[in-house]
Amino acid sequence: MKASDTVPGPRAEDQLPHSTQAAAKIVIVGGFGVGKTTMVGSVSEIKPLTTEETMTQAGIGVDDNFGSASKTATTVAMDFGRIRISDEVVLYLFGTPGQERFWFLWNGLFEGALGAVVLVDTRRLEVSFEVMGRLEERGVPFVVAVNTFPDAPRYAIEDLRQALDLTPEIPIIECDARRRASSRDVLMTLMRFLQALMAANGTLT
Ligand SMILES: Nc1nc2c(ncn2[C@@H]2O[C@H](COP(=O)(O)OP(=O)(O)O)[C@@H](O)[C@H]2O)c(=O)[nH]1
Ligand SMILES: [Mg+2]
Repeated sequence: MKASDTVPGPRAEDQLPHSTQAAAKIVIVGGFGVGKTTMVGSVSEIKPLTTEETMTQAGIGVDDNFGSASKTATTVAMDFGRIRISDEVVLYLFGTPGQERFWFLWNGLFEGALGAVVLVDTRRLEVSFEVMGRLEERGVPFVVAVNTFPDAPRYAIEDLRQALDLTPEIPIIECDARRRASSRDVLMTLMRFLQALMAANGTLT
């Protein structure tokens, strides 16, 4: 075990205020290189824990690196971050590994998740289908965030909805995962969606 593998003790800035009443687990999912690690990193109030492994020779050609040529590290386990969205509510963010060979890690990752953000790259929409299928299977509500890479084609939201085969109520929004405010907007969209679902199901009084 390397020193960098150990989790440091709590720091003052990591302490939650006493007003905190609820914590929710949110997962950030999507294909390889769509910006999951970037999003957790940009929005987290604590230094995000990532398990980044520099891509080894063994991984080259196995991982689909198309469309993210500048990417040199890949998340092998998951990203973990935290954001307080109000005085009372804290979200714990779990970024899933994007590569197929790590999907065995997913079962535990979805356990107890209140909702999910599916990040998509319009150059590779197809990599998101499997992810969304799994969320539907497991009954985890999700919103779709289109990470707008500069050289990726832009589509109208309704065209994306059709291409992704999403029902009208599922929010689809554009974002820049590198920007904290933008990533936060995505999370707020998810929270509003979850609230609307709970209200509709009568579980929120
Ligand atoms: N231009 C641009 N690049 C991004 C954005 N989000 C991520 N990237 C870059 O895309 C690459 C893949 O992002 P990463 O977060 O590691 O993807 P992950 O595999 O989903 O965790 C990295 O080189 C990021 O710097 C974005 O919103 N815009
Ligand atoms: Mg990653």
